[in-house]
Amino acid sequence: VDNSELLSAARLFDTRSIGRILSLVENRTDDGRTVMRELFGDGGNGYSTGITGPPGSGKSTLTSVLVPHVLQDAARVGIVAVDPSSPFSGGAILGDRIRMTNHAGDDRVFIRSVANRGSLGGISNTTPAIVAALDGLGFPEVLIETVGIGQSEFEIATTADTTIVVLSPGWGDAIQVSKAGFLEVADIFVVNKADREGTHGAVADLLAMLELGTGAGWEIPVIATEATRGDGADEVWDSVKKHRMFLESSGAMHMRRRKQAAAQLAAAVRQTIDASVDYERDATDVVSAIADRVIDPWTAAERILEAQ
Ligand SMILES: Nc1nc2c(ncn2[C@@H]2O[C@H](COP(=O)(O)OP(=O)(O)OP(=O)(O)O)[C@@H](O)[C@H]2O)c(=O)[nH]1
Ligand SMILES: [Mg+2]
Repeated sequence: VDNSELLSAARLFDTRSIGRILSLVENRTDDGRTVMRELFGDGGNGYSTGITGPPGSGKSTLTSVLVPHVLQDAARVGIVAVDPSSPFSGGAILGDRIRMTNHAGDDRVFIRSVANRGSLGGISNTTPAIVAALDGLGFPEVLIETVGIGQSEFEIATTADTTIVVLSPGWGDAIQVSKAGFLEVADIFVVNKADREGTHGAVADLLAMLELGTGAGWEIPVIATEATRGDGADEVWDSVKKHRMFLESSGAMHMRRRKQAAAQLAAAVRQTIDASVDYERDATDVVSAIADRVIDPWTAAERILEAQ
């Protein structure tokens, strides 16, 4: 099967073809680039929502109960689970959750797991490309789940249009939340596991913290959910839609898309450079020279790039 046949089938939402297209994109083959170029031109109409938060807070469970709400507004939804087998928690894998909510055989729902390569705790470098590919294939909505550790919550915020931070009651502490970087990225806060003690306190703490400022025209909501029962999911999805309306009517959407474009450009530059350097061929002598301190890595890098 050649690429254009594969693309045509994927555009008709053939699940296996979509999977194969995404593998091309993920593996950064030449075919992957060709496909990405094609799809990029078709994209820009989809909307993406990031779901991040500390390990085990209920991100996967919430994502799965959001799906039926998303499907009330959109013909399909793509779900990207970044590193679902996080070594940092024993949380359930997203796919299992979705299966439990009877969306397994539903061809309106496409689930893709992305292994977190390279950056520890970061969302995979390929995640923005996967999201862009799903957008280009015609998915009107994409949900991206990623564990918020290290830098990943910042990366998700430059990939997604709306970012939901899912906490659990123990995480209401304002200092903890802002230290972890969640305050900077949250468009919507969710305090999940509302069946547990401390939920009201956590919600109140977050609201008090948010009173102190941030904002820029958007009042960040704090929503209590019990994802295992689906409670509050309607309100969360409603807030996503309100946030989207806010972004679109205030001009902030344009700014966000520019930030995403800048991040995509930076990633593409890095990948293009990586692909253009044949380390085996070009760099063995240079590596020895660096190890022997004959040349520094920055000068060596400049020379290798100039030689391309
Ligand atoms: N009591 C209670 N437990 C919940 C709720 N939502 C999720 N859980 C449980 O919390 C655990 C973790 O849920 P996940 O949805 O896998 O959490 P996660 O944030 O995706 O986890 P990681 O992706 O591993 O970081 C599971 O045992 C869930 O059943 C809730 O509303 N109440
Ligand atoms: Mg999860």
